[in-house]
Parts: sequence; C-alpha cells; structure tokens
Amino acid sequence: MKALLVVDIQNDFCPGGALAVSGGDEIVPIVNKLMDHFDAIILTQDWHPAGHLSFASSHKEKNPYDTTDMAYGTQVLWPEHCIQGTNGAEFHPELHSDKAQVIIRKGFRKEIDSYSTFFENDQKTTTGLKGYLNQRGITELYTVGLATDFCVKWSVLDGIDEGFTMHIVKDAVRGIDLDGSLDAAWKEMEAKGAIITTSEAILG
Ligand code: VGL
Ligand code: ZN
Repeated sequence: MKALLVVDIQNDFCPGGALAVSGGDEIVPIVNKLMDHFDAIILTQDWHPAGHLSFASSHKEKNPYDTTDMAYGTQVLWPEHCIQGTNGAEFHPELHSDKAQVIIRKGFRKEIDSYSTFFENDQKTTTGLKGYLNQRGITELYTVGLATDFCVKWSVLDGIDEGFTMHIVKDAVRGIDLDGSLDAAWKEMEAKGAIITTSEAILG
C-alpha cells in the first residue's frame, strides 16, 4: 500500500507566516490533486508549546537562524512558529486536510525539536508513525510539503532507515535554504536512495 505523506503545510510556513517558506503555498493545489491517488493520507503538523527550546526567543542573546548546543546536538534556532492552538499552526486553509486519516503532531516536547516524522531530533524518541504504517500494511511513502531541507529531508532519510520506500515529489516541496542547505538536502536524499519523482508522473 502507498501513502501520501504531507509534511507541515501550515500557515506559519506559507507566505505571511512566522517562518515563511518561499512559494510554500504554491504546492497546495498540487497536493490536493495527489490525494486522490493514494490508499492513505497522512498529514504532519509542527506543534510547539510556547517557549519551545527551538525558538531563538527562548535563549538569551540568540537571534533566529543562530545555532545552539542542545542535549542531542546542534540545533538551529527559529523564529517562534506553529504554537499549539494558534492560527499559524493550522493547516493552510485551502489544503484538503479533511482527507487525512491520521495527523502526526511533532515538536510538542519543550526540550526536543522534531523535524522527522519518524523520530524527534534526538534520533531516539519515536512519533509512532512506523507502527501505524506497519499495521496498515503501508510500505511506500510519497513525500510532499515543507520544508525540503528540514522536515521533508529528515522524514525521507529516517523513512529509508526504517525500511520504507521513500519517494519525494519534486514540484510539491519547497525549501528554506540556510547556507546551501537546500542543495545539500537533495544530494543527501538522493545518495541515500530516495526516489525523486514529479506530480505529473503520478497524476498521468
Ligand atoms: C520545520 C523548522 C522548524 C519544517 C519545522 O517543517 O521544515 N523547519 N520547524
Ligand atoms: Zn518547528
């Protein structure tokens, strides 16, 4: 069985949002069309408590896009975004979020950020997605959403490690690009065995 994994298409990652990804909203109509071609639809939602330690504002003398050392390694510090219950954390209003069978929320523990849909950034704490996929007999995931070089990338890399066939739909993702991170992300995903495809190839 094949599932569409829709990563973080939330207001804060779209133009006008707190951590806007350039062109983030352009993928919404494509993702909506893709939804009809899959056995299962999984949405992820970045879902931080106020004062989350991935926010620059939670650290003295740090600015957005600086880095800091966390218990689990280096962490980029972000503008405050996707705070639980706020409009910024809602899905883009035009995304057909009603079609989702499951929503995986991540980043809800104050001390750990979570880019991947499989593991939080300590690379140990699981989100439960693997168990869900296994129990539903889903072996292939087609990944779309935001941002290519953070949550999409880590989801794809971890999905491969967890034994899934991971596809990434090139025209249905957009990136942040900090110091060349976007180019590096494509190379890493490809090197690890991610299958790069297009919406046209799926929609026919
Ligand atoms: C993301 C930075 C912080 C993402 C989430 O969805 O790629 N990036 N939180
Ligand atoms: Zn976040």
